[in-house]
Formats: sequence, structure tokens, C-alpha cells
Amino acid sequence: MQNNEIGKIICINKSIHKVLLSNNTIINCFTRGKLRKDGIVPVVGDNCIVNISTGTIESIEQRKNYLERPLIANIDKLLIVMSTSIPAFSSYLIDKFLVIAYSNNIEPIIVITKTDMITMKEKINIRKHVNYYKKIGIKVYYNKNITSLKKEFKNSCIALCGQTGAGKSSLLNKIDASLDLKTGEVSDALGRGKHTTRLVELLEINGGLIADTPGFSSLSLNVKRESIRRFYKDFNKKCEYRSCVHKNEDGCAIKELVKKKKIPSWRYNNYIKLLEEGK
Ligand SMILES: Nc1nc2c(ncn2[C@@H]2O[C@H](COP(=O)(O)OP(=O)(O)O)[C@@H](O)[C@H]2O)c(=O)[nH]1
Ligand SMILES: [Mg+2]
Ligand SMILES: [Zn+2]
Repeated sequence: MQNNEIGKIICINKSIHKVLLSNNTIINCFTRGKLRKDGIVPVVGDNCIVNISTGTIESIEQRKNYLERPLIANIDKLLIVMSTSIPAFSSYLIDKFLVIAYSNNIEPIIVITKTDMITMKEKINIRKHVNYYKKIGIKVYYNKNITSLKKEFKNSCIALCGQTGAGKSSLLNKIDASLDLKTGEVSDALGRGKHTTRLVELLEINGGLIADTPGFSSLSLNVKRESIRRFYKDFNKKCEYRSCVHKNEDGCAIKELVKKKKIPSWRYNNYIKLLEEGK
């Protein structure tokens, strides 16, 4: 009799590992002594083989990515939720999250919110940015039309990032009203109390899973300067100097492209700022 099944760890509370099986049932599992002996510590998001008759996790599949804060594995997509007003639009934050996503092997997707709050002139400015991101191959959606965005959730493990007030919880409620998430919270730290550390949990949404953890809002740029250069994908292969950081070097093609406005100056300025933040 075959008792082994493939599942995904969606929550860990002390030694209890909640595992979602492919038939959509959830079972509570413990880790096996052998796993512990091998020094393998399962985390939320891990795909695993479970023995459903003994309720034990037999093994963990190789991870696509592994984040430490929040502690989670195998995130497929990072929705970068960016408001156009209150909090103000920031292409710098978008560019920072793009580098974080790429450096962790996560597909970034931009979602623009609150376009109902801005003037036509401001809309034109946002559209300029959006068009550039689209041009370099990044998907951009607006929260006012979620039909196509909804499809991104199918069979994917998704995390959301963005400033407080950007509209992350509102967006998720729009996609699945049964989530009933609180919106308009001043801060995630308020109301919840300092000492109630919340568990990282994957919630089912529209045929996929979302990481329900506020930790993503404050993802830090724990990235080497070399990676920042590498994950500014639109800069790649344009400058012929292999080790050029496109900053003070003479004859750098990137700087020329900025001068000629082929690369927008905001994108380049964000890059220089990120370089300074990198390790
Ligand atoms: N006008 C407008 N308000 C929005 C929009 N999206 C969210 N909000 C409001 O912005 C506030 C913050 O939203 P919330 O979802 O809690 O943001 P979060 O902190 O990112 O989870 C709430 O009062 C929402 O009702 C939008 O597209 N337009
Ligand atoms: Mg929220
Ligand atoms: Zn260069």
C-alpha cells in the first residue's frame, strides 16, 4: 500500500506542520527523526512527501527560493502593490522590490492602486513609468480591473509587498471576499499587540496560495552591488565593459543611453541610489 503523498506545508505551529495535499485536504504532520538528524528544518512553503498513515514528513523537495525574514520557501510571484497617492508613488521602491524579487528567483508583478485619487497630469506621469516597466517585460496591472490579475493566482504561491496603506488588504479582499481582511490599518503593529508574534501562513485564494505575513512590506535589500547590476535586466548587454557599474566609468554605454533618454533618468537614478545601499 502506498501511503506517501506530495503536499505543501502551509503553516507551522511549534511541532505541528499543517500540510495541504493535492486532493485539497489538510493534515497535521510531525517531522521525522531522520529529517532532524540530517539537519533539515522544514519551513512554510516547503513541498514535501508525507506518509499520510503515520502523519510524518518524510522528505523535503529542493527549494526554488528561501527567504529568512519572513521565513518562507518557494514563493513564485511577488506582487508589488504601489499606490499613486497617499502613500505617494515611488519608482525607487518598485525598483528596489524588483531587485529583491529577481535576486530570490521570484517573478515580480506590479499592481498600481488609487488611480481614482489623482489628476490627469499625475496619471500621465504614472503611465510613463508603467509603459517603461512593460517595455522591459514586467507585468503591470491596476487594482480597478482585477479580471486578468486574478489569473496570476492560479497554481501559484504569491506574496505581496508595498507600503502600509498601498491597498494590499483591499486588493486581496477584492479577489476573494471570504478572506475578509481588515483594511485601513494604520500599522500592522497596532491592534495586534507587540507580543503576539503572528505565524507565517499560506492561505488559499483563487486556486493558489498567498503568504499572509506583514514581513514582506519591509523586505530589505540584502543584495550585493554586483547583483543589483545583474538584476537591472534592462541594463544588461548594453554596456560592453564587463565589470562596469555604469557610474563613473568613461565611455559607459548606459550613461550614454540615459543622456539620449533611451533609459529614463528616474530608472538610472534609482539604480545609483540602490548601488549605494547594496552590500
Ligand atoms: N481611493 C482609493 N482607496 C483605496 C484603494 N485601494 C485601497 N484604498 C483604501 O486605502 C486604505 C488602505 O488600504 P489597505 O488595503 O488597508 O492597505 P494595506 O496597508 O496595503 O493593506 C483603505 O482605507 C482602503 O479603503 C483605491 O484603489 N482607491
Ligand atoms: Mg493590510
Ligand atoms: Zn557601463
